[in-house]
Amino acid sequence: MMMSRADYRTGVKPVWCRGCGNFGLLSTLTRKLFPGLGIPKHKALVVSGIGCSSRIPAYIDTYGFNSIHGRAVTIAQGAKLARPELTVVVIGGDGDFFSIGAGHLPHAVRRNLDITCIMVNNFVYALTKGQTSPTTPHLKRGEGAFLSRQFYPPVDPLLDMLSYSVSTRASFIAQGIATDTAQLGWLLEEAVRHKGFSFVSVLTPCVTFDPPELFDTIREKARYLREGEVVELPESSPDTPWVHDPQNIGLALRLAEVSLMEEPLLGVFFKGGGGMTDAGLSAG
Ligand SMILES: Cc1ncc(C[n+]2csc(CCOP(=O)(O)OP(=O)(O)O)c2C)c(N)n1
Ligand code: SF4
Repeated sequence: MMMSRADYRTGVKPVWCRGCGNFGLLSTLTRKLFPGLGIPKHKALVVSGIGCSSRIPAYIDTYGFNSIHGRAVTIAQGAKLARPELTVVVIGGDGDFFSIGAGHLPHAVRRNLDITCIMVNNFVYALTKGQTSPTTPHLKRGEGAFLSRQFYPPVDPLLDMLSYSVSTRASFIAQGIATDTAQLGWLLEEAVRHKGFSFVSVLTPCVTFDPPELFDTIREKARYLREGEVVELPESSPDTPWVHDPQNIGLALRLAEVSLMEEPLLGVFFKGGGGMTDAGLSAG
C-alpha cells in the first residue's frame, strides 16, 4: 500500500518555538524519508533521547519511544536486535549524542547494527535553556573558525563529532542542514538504505538560544560535497585535483577537519562496508 505524507503525522501539534530548525527535520522525515522509501508505519521505529529535538516521536505516526537522555542508541540497538525487520531511526541532540551518550557511540559503531542515527546539532542544550554543549563553538572569527559565539562562551574546546565518527569508523557518515530539506531527505534515504550503522549530523538553528549570527554564518559558508566532483582544498590543484570519493576514509577525515575549521560541508563524508544484515541478525 502506498503511504502518503499525511499518513506519517500524528495529530499532536509541535510545541517548538516558531522558526525552530526541528520543523525542517520533522517535515523531511514525514514528507520525504518515510513516504520516499515506502516504509509502512508499523515497520518503522523512531527512538529519541530527551531534548527539544527528541520530542519528534510524538509527532510521527510510526512506532516511537521518547526514551532517556543519552541512552537512545542503546535502546535502539536492543529494538533492532529483537525486531530486525523494523527500520530503526534514532534522534537526539548534540548533548544527547556527544555529552551524556558519548560513551555508547564507539560501541554502537563497532557493533554496526543496521540503524540510522540523526544528531540534531543546534550547538546548545536547548530544552534545559541554553547551556553549552560539546559542539558549542568557542573560537572567534579570525582565529580560524567559521563561527563565533557571543553569549555564554564555553570554557572547553568543542568536540569534532564528524572526525570522531570517521576515526571510530562509523560505516556511513553524512552531514545535512535542516533548512535544505531536499538534500536532507536524500541523505537520510541513503543513510537508511545503507546496511550498517549510519550517522547523520543535521545542522539546525535554535532560534531561541543560539546567537543570531551563528546559523546565518553557517548557511552563508556551507558548501556541498558531491561524489565525483572536485573538492576545493589547499592540497587540490588543477593538475592534481582532489575528487570526492566517499569510500576514501583519509579524505573523509580531512573533510571533517575542513568542515569544523573552515566551512561546513554538506553531503556524504564516508560510506564503508555494510554491517550485520537483517538475515545475519536472525540467523543467530
Ligand atoms: C540523565 C539526565 N541528565 C540530564 C537531563 C537534563 N537534560 C534534559 S535535555 C538535556 C540536554 C538537551 O540538549 P540536547 O541533547 O543537545 O538536545 P536539544 O534540546 O538541544 O534538542 C539535559 C541536560 C536529563 N533529562 N536526564
Ligand atoms: S528552544 Fe531552540 S531547539 Fe528548543 S524549540 Fe525553541 S528554537 Fe527549537
